Amino acid sequence: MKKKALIFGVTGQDGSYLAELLIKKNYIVHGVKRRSSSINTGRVDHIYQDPHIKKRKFILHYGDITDSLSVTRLINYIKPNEVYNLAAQSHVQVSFESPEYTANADAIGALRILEAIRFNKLEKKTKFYQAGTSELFGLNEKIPQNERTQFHPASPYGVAKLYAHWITINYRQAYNMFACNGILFNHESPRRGETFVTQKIIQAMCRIKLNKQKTLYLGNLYSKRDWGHAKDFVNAMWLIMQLKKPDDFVIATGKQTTVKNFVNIVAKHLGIKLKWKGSGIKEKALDENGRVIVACDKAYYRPLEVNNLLGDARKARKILKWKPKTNLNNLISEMIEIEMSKISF
Ligand code: NAP
Ligand code: G4F
Repeated sequence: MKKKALIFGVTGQDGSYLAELLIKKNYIVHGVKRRSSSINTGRVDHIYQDPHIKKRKFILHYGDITDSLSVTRLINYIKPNEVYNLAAQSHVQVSFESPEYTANADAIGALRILEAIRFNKLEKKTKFYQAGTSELFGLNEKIPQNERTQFHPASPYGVAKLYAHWITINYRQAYNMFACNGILFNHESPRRGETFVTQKIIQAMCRIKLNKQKTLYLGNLYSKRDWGHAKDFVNAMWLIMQLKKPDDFVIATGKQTTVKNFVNIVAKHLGIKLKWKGSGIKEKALDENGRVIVACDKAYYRPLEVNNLLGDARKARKILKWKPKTNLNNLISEMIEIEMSKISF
């Protein structure tokens, strides 16, 4: 019998890569999409359109993790072997503006799925993966951060994900469920949402290169992130779910870069020479002709910033035998190549 997986958040960056991975591994993949006024399946349409993938291997359902009835109904109908909860309001800055919705989706959403598994008496059959985040470490700047590092979330998003992290452990301990947390550091790809900083930088710099945009406006240039490739990270999710015993894992590359350095690497790839001057909100980067290519805008600063994230994934390397395949340079060049091909069209 083929294994059945259910992915909440299948239309997102990670959901789309995970669906591809599981189909390759011969799973029947059920994905949950939410109703929206415009089409939101752009990241998974190619799976449907692939003539080698039979329609019955990839099935989309409407549902929403803020809607207990839809969650419970889907779990009862599909009776999946593995549930991946990737659905979330995943933007940290947006969480300051929609904190209640973020808590409902990102914290209680996880509870709804866990409770639906229990309510349908599937504790023995259905494994659960929760998409945790390095944002849990937040203001704890002791690096590198691993599974034993103290959490100190610094946004409504981080706090909501803290609840999801602990309720996953609680259901594991109280009901003996196979429920795991991946504590994933930032991961990007050509499918990354356009308002996250890596994709925003790449899209803008490509457009600047082609004279379609003048300036890129950013917030904090000095926050440090541990950026990997989403494809590598969804592989870690699957490995976590194949263990004999449920457990929690930090997934990270172990290499750190500032936002400013990310801009510099992208500029170098595109052959744009940048000269930085000024400081604070007045800091900017000019090109050889003295044009302002990068400037700061206070709209992109957060009420509270997470400055320093660097992961220590030794546990995953040892137990899961996981390690990232793509380095930052190759990630950036892949993102630029795809972006350039879209603009040229
Ligand atoms: P993403 O691209 O923003 O995707 C989020 C997915 O959740 C989308 O499919 C979205 O649907 C769906 N969603 C949002 N609200 C929902 C709701 N109420 N009901 C059902 N679905 C809903 O995020 P991602 O980068 O793939 O990340 C996947 C998960 O990992 C998220 O939980 C995120 O918080 C977490 N995470 C991400 C990173 C990272 O660096 N990427 C790191 C650590 C943890 P629409 O397409 O309709 O918007
Ligand atoms: O790309 P970001 O918005 O990602 P952030 O806040 O690190 O969150 C992402 O990674 C988390 C894992 O650590 C996930 F849980 C979460 O779901 C999401 O995927 O911002 C990265 C950094 C921040 O320090 C931000 O302040 O870039 C800084 N930044 C500077 N200028 C900017 C901008 N971020 C955005 N989005 N837009 C800017 O203009």
